[in-house]
Amino acid sequence: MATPSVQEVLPPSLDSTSEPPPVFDGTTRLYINYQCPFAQRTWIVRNYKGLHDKIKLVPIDLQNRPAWYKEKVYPPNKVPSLEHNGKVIGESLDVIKYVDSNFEGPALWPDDSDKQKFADELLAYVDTFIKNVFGSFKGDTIKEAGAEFDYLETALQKFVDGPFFLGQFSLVDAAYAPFVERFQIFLHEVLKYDITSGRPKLAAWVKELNNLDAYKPTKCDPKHLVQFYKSRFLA
Ligand SMILES: N[C@@H](CCC(=O)N[C@@H](CS)C(=O)NCC(=O)O)C(=O)O
Repeated sequence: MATPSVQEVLPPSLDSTSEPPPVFDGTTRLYINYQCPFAQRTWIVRNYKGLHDKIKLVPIDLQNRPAWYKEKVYPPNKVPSLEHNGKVIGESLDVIKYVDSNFEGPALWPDDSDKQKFADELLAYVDTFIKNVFGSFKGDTIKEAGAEFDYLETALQKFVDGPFFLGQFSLVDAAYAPFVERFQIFLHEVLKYDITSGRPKLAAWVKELNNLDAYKPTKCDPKHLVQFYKSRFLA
């Protein structure tokens, strides 16, 4: 079970005019951006595990990025990154695994070996899923993106002890959710295509996700998203 909900006041984004935080002072910091789906994965996991007080959110304005972020925190200059115990780790899938293994709260990786195997398979596929859906925006979108949502529908049929990919909520859901969220918004807005229509498992997954207190505050701004995707993919 997720840790009970916490009403958190979200901090403002830091930009090129902002002073750096006192990096490596022992505070654990999760550097994110409020619109970034990769960062959102880590934010969901931090919330689900109830780590609001243990892991401080540090949102970064990527359009007007503070120079100290690259210089002092994370040389690849991307979000997310996690500052913990004198080091900084990046790559969202690595960060969510790290947070799950190194912090308290509900375990988001299964004990069951069949579930572990399937979790590895789904995490290995997530980049392909994302690439294929983005690729479909330039082609026969409904057919090509539809095949990817069919993949999710089939995957969701495998374990029926709950609505999530492995039954109970896990790192796999956190890895897919930010992207499915964005694709659902964009495809509905641009093509009036409902990704959940005819896909009851996917519909139930989206519904359950939307009920999670850990997920709700992490959702992207749909207006910003549609504008950004239109300029990027349809211009
Ligand atoms: N593979 C990385 C991707 C992270 C990523 O591309 N983040 C974007 C924001 S959504 C970023 O920081 N972009 C800034 C840049 O590339 O300079 C991960 O999974 O963490």
